[in-house]
Amino acid sequence: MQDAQPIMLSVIIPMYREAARIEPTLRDVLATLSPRTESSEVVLVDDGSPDDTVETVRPYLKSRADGAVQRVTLVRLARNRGKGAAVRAGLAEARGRWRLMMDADNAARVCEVDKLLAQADGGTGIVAGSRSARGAEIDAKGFRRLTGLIFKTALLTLGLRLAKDTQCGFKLYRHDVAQAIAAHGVEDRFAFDLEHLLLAQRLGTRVEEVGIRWRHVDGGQINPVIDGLKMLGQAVRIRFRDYSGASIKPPDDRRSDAQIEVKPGEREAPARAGGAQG
Ligand SMILES: Nc1nc2c(ncn2[C@@H]2O[C@H](COP(=O)(O)OP(=O)(O)OP(=O)(O)O)[C@@H](O)[C@H]2O)c(=O)[nH]1
Ligand SMILES: [Mg+2]
Repeated sequence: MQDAQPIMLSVIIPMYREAARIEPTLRDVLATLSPRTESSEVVLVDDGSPDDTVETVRPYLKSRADGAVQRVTLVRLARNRGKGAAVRAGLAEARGRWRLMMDADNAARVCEVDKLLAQADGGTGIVAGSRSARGAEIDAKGFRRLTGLIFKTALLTLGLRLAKDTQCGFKLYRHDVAQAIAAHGVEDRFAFDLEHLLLAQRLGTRVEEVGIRWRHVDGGQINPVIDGLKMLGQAVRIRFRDYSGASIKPPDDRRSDAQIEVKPGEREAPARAGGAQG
């Protein structure tokens, strides 16, 4: 056991119906982070899962330090709102200087974060893990590559030049950019990555992209055709939305409506009215 320290790295994992996939991922994250020298935390966000996701992760929740991991917290959304809403809730709850969002299926392992941290300097707002940038090692299905290519082309047509791989579920946020995105982001469904990259640019910070090791994991819930079409509509909405009011606020100026503590190590977030459906 160690005394609580300032947290250097937060790892945020959005979960929707992940009872079957989250446990090995969580074990890998904890085994990787515990022996490290810098302090960390894990923030799990359950997006109103109807299955046993919450029961599966409950034994891992901790409000005291275990190795370098200072705490493992669960944020629960009262109803399913979408990955974007879940990531925002996690970014708001996290306390780390750098905040990593990663997928529950462990498609990119948490150890890849070192490649992102190596690019994280003072002017960087988001370091985006990438399946297209130099150094990427990917094991993906051909059809997913094709739908990804179509989506990329559509973004370029819209004038959204944000990153080579906007949709990779492995991104590192600087703390103040994370807080600004939690406060100003509104995109609840799968196109939220575009909004976050756009907001980081509008906030005057740089977006860096770093190739990572990524492998396709079966059992995913995203339908590349149906969700891809929905995401195109969301991308158009993001392109024309006015984000000019977004600003980075001093670290203590956090939103007060965010979470209600239900018991140590577990918090519950109320649903925010008016969220977009995917
Ligand atoms: N909050 C929330 N998270 C979701 C939802 N659907 C999927 N996720 C999470 O989003 C992450 C990625 O989802 P996956 O199901 O792995 O997506 P996939 O079909 O494998 O797609 P890729 O990973 O992009 O190849 C996981 O952490 C999921 O739990 C949802 O409706 N709400
Ligand atoms: Mg996946």
